[in-house]
Amino acid sequence: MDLKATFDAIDADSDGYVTEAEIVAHFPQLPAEALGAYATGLDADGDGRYSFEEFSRLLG
Ligand SMILES: [Ca+2]
Ligand SMILES: [Ca+2]
Repeated sequence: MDLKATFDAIDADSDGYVTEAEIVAHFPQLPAEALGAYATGLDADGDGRYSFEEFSRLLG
């Protein structure tokens, strides 16, 4: 699977960052607890959104 293509698919507004809201919209079946677990420590620069680099760590 092409990780960048997945990232772009989740990045609904194509601003180059994935937010939790965009993740929830893309994976409506994903439990909030699972998202919280993923998000813990993932947002390396603490700006409240995930760059492709941060996202790569999530799925890579
Ligand atoms: Ca976005
Ligand atoms: Ca970030």
